[in-house]
Amino acid sequence: MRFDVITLFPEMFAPLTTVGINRRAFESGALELHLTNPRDFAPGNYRRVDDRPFGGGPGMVMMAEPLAQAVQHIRAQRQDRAPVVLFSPIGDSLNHARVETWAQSQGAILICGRYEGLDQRFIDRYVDMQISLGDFVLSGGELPAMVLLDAVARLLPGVLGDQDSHVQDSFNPAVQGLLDCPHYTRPEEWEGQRVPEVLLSGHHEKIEAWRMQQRRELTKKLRPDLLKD
Ligand code: 9WO
Repeated sequence: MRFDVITLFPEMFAPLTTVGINRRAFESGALELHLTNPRDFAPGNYRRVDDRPFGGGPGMVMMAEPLAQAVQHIRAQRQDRAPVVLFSPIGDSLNHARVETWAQSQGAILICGRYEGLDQRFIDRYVDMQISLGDFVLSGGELPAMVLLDAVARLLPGVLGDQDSHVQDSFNPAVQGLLDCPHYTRPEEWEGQRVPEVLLSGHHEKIEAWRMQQRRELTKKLRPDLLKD
């Protein structure tokens, strides 16, 4: 699977591929990350990628042409018709089901906006879908792109140490769309709080029943919307 990212700040992506469990996805080749800087396709000595908005107003707008050339450069390298995705607060919200779909896909071309936004004509001509992480505004689309890549990377085979530890993730339908249960590790008592006794019992059926009950109670209390269907 190949993800291309179009960003003015490719250096922001280094930690994603060099630390933690995601690193395995990139080192194994299961996930290929290609970074393209639209500045490389900008004309003139100044390599300008932004300009003032028509109609006036604060800030700058990313020009369509360097972005379009970046997409065409990537399209020439990939044989597929990978979708072009823009991260913006007006997009479809990301959730676990959508991450799983991406994890089984050929990848995508991810556009990270900066400044006040992108020239709308580029969006109309090139962008296939917009993805939102929530109702807030950031300084750029890089962090949302990394969020998607992180969520996808950990689902790829061989990335998590324990082969199927993501089967128990919150929101995974394998646990009926319930929230994950609480976790405990040593010591058995910390600041006067003991680990629930059942977890020390070694009785696997009772432990599983307790965990399932915790998942149901937590979901009912914190996310009752997940139980309605
Ligand atoms: C920002 C914006 C705000 C209101 C309505 C539409 C909007 N589109 C954009 C946009 O495309 N902004 C670009 C990317 C340029 C400025 C920084 N960008 C950005 C993306 N800020 N916040 C996001 C984002 C992306 C996904 N989920 C939450 C926020």
